[in-house]
Amino acid sequence: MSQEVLVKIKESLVNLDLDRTIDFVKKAIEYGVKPIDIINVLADGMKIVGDLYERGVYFVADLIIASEIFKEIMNILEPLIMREKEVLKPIGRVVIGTVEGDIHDIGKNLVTTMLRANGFEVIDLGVDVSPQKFVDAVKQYKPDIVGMSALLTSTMINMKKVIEALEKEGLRDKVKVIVGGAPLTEKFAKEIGADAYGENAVIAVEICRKLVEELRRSRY
Ligand code: B1M
Repeated sequence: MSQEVLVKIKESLVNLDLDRTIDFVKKAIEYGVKPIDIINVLADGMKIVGDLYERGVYFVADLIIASEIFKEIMNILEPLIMREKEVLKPIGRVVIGTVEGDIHDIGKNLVTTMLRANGFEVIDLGVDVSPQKFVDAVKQYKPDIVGMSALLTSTMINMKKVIEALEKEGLRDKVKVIVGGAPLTEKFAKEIGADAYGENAVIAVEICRKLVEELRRSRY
């Protein structure tokens, strides 16, 4: 039953049907499906929407509708995710943003939610964030981790510019850097000098935990 409802959620999102997606998400919650499993099928659905766009079946307006549906569902799931976790003293502080030239924020928001739900303090700089803005935020908030997201092959290289800007300001050694987003790879992350690549939001949380531990060990 749960598997069936998850398929329906994905289909309704791909068909850009807000009401049906909400109905099936509510059913899934009733059946006891975990929020993260719902998020995973929604993310799969977004990939299909992207493929339909690439094939000329869907247009940018359809991508916008799909992202609005995703955000509506996140409004339902977020309180459940936050309730699942007991947030005590912050584990660490993360400054996060989507890099310059890029306005995709669903993945970044998801990472932010999962980090917050797992006890991190997150300062979200939003989208289209310039290297200077990242640098200023590091100076202001003194985070343990800088997180960057990019969804376009044309903007992922801007992550390197942020790392270079941090180096130039003498801040690179003070923070760990994690990058993520659909077009990225582990290899790319290494090449640009990031400390880690997060394939998805759940993995990103685990990596951030390890990065904070590493940072604390190197400080003492
Ligand atoms: Co755009 N778009 N889009 N889009 N869009 C893609 C990325 C694309 C692959 C679609 C396609 O052609 N198949 C394509 C990029 C092609 C390329 O670069 N080679 C594309 C394009 C071309 C464009 C425009 C140029 C279209 C146009 O205007 N002609 C334009 C660019 C605008 C800009 O940024 N300057 C554009 C615009 C948009 C909308 C605004 C309409 C909308 C975004 C709305 C929003 O975000 N508020 C949109 C959407 C929705 C998509 C697709 C369909 C879905 C993206 C998404 O939200 N996925 C996307 C197709 C695709 O990705 N296959 C596409 C769901 C989300 C949960 O996944 O973001 O990958 P994702 O996040 C994952 C992981 O990557 C990871 O965790 C998340 C899940 O657990 N992760 C991190 C992400 N960030 C992380 C950071 C971390 C760690 C992990 O650490 C810090």
